[in-house]
Amino acid sequence: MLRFGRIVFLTPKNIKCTDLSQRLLATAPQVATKHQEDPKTKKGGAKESKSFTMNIFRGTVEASQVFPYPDVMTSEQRDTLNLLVDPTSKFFQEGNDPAKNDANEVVDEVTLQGLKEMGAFGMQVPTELGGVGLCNTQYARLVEVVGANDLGVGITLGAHQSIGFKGILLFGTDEQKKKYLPKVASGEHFAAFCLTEPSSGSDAGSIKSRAVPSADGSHYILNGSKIWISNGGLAEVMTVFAQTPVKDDKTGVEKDKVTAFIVQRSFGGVTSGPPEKKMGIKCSNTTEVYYDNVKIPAENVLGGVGQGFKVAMNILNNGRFGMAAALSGTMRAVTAKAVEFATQRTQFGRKIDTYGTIQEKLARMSMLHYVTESMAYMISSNMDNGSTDFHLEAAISKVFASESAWHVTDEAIQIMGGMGYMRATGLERVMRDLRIFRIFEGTNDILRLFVALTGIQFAGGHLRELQKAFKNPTANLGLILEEATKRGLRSVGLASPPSLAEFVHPSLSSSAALAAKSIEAFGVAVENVLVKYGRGVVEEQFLLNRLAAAAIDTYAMVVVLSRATKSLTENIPSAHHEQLIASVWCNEASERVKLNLGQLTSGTHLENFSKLSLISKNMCEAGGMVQGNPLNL
Ligand code: MYA
Repeated sequence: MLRFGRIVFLTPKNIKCTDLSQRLLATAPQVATKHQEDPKTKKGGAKESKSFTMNIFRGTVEASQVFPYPDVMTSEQRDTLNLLVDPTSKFFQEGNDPAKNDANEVVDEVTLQGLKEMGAFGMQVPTELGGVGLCNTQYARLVEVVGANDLGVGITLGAHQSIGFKGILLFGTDEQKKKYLPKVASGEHFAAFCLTEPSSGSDAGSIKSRAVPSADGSHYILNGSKIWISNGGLAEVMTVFAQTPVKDDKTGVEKDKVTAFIVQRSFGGVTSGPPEKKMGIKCSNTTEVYYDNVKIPAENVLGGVGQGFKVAMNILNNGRFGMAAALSGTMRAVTAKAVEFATQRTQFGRKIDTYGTIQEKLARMSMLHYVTESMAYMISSNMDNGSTDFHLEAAISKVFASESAWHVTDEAIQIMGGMGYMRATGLERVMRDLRIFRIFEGTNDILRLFVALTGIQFAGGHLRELQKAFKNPTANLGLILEEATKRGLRSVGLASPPSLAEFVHPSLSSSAALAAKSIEAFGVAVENVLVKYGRGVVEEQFLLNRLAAAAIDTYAMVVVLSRATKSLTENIPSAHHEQLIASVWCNEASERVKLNLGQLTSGTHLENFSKLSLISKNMCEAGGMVQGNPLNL
């Protein structure tokens, strides 16, 4: 069950304070950032964040991570990357056969060997520990190449380094890094991320595997099992999550908390099942893994006893942009096939690319790719810049990329018609491979709720601060007056809405105005939802999904505006094409935002949500369709 237990904020009942506070709480949501006393947390109160997405939940623009479009690589890093891109592409095109890997359900040994020699198993491991030492942006570019060529190989590499040993890179002690990273970087040892269990999928905190410390504290004994572990049958090094008893320092009460461990197969007691038979990414190895009285040295705790849930979340947050990068590559490659076909195929006396139906498909494929790619590199660059406030954007990029790549590939097949359906074209394999991307590394459904609830909690924290300020109005007069003025002016239409005009190229100013309007409307909608439902919003998934959709569209608008602005400013050859994309994207996305936010309060829609809920309930009671067929036979 989705607990999201961290959601604590205003309830309609406790929004009392004064009349003024009620009025303020019922209107637009801007708590001044001037009063910030700590980069992350106001004294005793609401958190601050550099995340653009987090801040739109308050209706405010935090531009530092989105404008200008980041460009973080040094010239040396750019040169290194330049040296790597072509050979990697060449390797995949000449030295790897995705159809063979798919048919044999295993990555060809020649491919694996070649990848090891290229350093592809340790792209982000520091050079002094045997890796290539790439930053996130360099890594994203190479991952894009992998995604364009073979997603099954991508998962073998990704499960290894994007999540398998990422915990050691992020949280490992010097000793752990020195001991484990050289061998995983060379590919001598495969790595795997072992979180999911039979009864614990989306609800990651509910794992049952348990590790008990020995009496002398020198080691832990681990028992349990994991399922659907990528590289599970190959890995020597595993990041394993298990419950451990942890004593509360204050109360002395012992409680189970998740701890992360570095486990080696060679410790003994670690076995794995046969490779699973899957729909796609068949060449990547997926198995169950069993732990039977595995003796883990105490020094193999990763990130601190009882800190495992956060270690897991941070590893996942850290790897998600890689999916957007990989799938940008996939979309670029499948679109090239569709364009090649459309420009050569004649029907009804014309090349089919001259028909509006095909043109709309191709243009939309290009827009979805542009947004995904722009998100991937914006996030990788922010991470390289040292940002720690990127988890909402990383989740959005994973959701957006996996759904866009699915749609783009589906449309590529549609454009190619019967030819697209043939195995020889290679698109059916890509389609099968892609299906899992909407499911793993956090299902898109869970990530949408995660984005909505995390943003709402952030906005709620700020509202609560304001509410608190009213308890001691004399001490907090500055904050209250500032807020009252802003909200008062807003309610009579005199305050200025958030503006993006200063950040964008003049030719994109009308698109920027649409994005700014969406941000303002979004903040108001969040506040209204908060005030109406309070803590109960956690249960309002129909609404949360609409808020998430609006947040994703809003972030996407700003990302494309930023990238297109950079291209226009630098006058690169594709700048005007990018301007077209940004303009259509913002027109359409802002309409979707209006639609989604409108549904939060529309009587018809709210009634529909209740009816949909009832339809589903009836079906579950009936064990499927409630109605028989019209023939009654
Ligand atoms: S691996 C398995 C993937 N599994 C998942 O992703 C599990 C999804 N579930 C969750 O993420 C969580 O359980 C959710 C939270 C989100 C549902 N960042 O009470 P809570 C903090 C930071 O809300 P829950 C796979 O698929 C939160 O603030 N912190 O928790 C293989 C709170 O902290 P505090 C977070 O209700 C794929 C605390 O945790 C986050 O239990 C192979 C509790 O929160 C977060 N995200 O549910 C891929 N979430 O107590 C291969 C929560 O301080 C890679 N918290 O307030 C391919 C790469 C591409 C190719 C590469 C080619 C080279």
